[in-house]
Amino acid sequence: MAGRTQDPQREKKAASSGSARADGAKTTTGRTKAPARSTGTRARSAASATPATAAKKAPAKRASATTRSGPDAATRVDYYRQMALIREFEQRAGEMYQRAKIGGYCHLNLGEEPSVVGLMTALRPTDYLFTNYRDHGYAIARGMGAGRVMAELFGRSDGVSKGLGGSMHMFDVDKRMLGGYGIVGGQIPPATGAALALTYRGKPGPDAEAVMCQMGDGTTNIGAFHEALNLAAIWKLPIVYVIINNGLGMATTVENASGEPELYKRGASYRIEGRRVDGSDPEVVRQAAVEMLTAAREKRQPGILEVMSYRLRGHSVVDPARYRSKEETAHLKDLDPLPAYRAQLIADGVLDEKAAEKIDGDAVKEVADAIAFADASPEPSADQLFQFTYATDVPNAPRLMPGDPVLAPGWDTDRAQKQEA
Ligand SMILES: Cc1ncc(C[n+]2csc(CCOP(=O)(O)OP(=O)(O)O)c2C)c(N)n1
Ligand SMILES: [Mg+2]
Repeated sequence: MAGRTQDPQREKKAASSGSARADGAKTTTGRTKAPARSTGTRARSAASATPATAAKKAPAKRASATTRSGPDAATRVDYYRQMALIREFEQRAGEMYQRAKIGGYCHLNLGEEPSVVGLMTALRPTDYLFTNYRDHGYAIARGMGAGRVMAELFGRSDGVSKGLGGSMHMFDVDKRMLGGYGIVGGQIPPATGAALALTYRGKPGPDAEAVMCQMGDGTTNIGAFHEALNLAAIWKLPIVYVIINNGLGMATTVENASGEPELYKRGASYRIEGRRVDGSDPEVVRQAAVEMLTAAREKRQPGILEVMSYRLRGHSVVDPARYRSKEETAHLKDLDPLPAYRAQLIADGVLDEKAAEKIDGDAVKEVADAIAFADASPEPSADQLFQFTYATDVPNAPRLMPGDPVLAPGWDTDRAQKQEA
């Protein structure tokens, strides 16, 4: 695993937006002006801007709530509310892990809240979602309930997967969240298959269903990603592959691991359109996701959306991220998108300090309630262990406990006796 060095180029790249045309030709290499979050100057969206127009378009400061186009004040406040809830949930989940309330693996969305909220608010209830293991925020934003998500982390029977899945396996058929996958890239083949199923189920159009398949940057180097892209292209599948580019696959940088580190271009060989957006702004992410989902549902045009994000902590809760330099860690704190969005809403006059504090306080309370709910939920009983392995009953499916002999003792002598008889 390669160690991480500070890469100022990455900062520029991370902030840039671009698009790759469906025929693979490069149309945009990015903005000429990177959104400088530390000063509150942030990009609305430059996903389809050309370098020549981007400079003109780059806003010095967001327009005020009354003059700007885009979501209304209440919607923006709700984006902040959701981000604050996910932030509080993840911080407390990390704490609960330290207190051994949570076992196994646990990967947090800290720093990726705007990406999560932007994506989830673009998705309709009728769309399908597949994610990797960094899935708590998605489950919450999809409406699965902080209490049920926390109960899943605690391994309790009121959890979204009845406590049998844990952190990496959020699942809810009604909310059309079909996992939560712990195997890197494991979500890509079933998501692509779900998109294929949709083409049998209905016609393209404004009301058609679509699939969103979320993954990390490191995942784009596995074979299944490329096989899926090819199938999505030739079968014209209604799917958007979302790459959360947080710069790292565990400790390995994108630059060290990818021949083409601008991951939105990965679809060029399959004539799949790719776009890169700034993941620090939920509004930018949502806008791009809506456009790509619209193309997927109306034109059966698959797409790749690369969302440039920051992972503020280690890969998982047990990773102290020592591969980061002190300078980089301090810099990441400066780039924390949550206080930046909060400050932006206050500057735009859609939120005041008191209202923001109330939202933060409500998040604290909601997560405290979620922890209490999880704590009170019973442990799943051992007889449930094999009950939910398959969606429908499978005759002769093995129901052995770990350590049980695969064949009952005496099976060989029984057989010998039968043969003799
Ligand atoms: C097939 C497979 N190989 C390796 C692993 C171990 N592993 C877990 S996460 C990870 C890195 C993935 O990075 P990325 O896709 O960028 O997602 P992120 O963790 O940054 O969200 C690896 C190698 C795994 N779970 N599955
Ligand atoms: Mg990553």
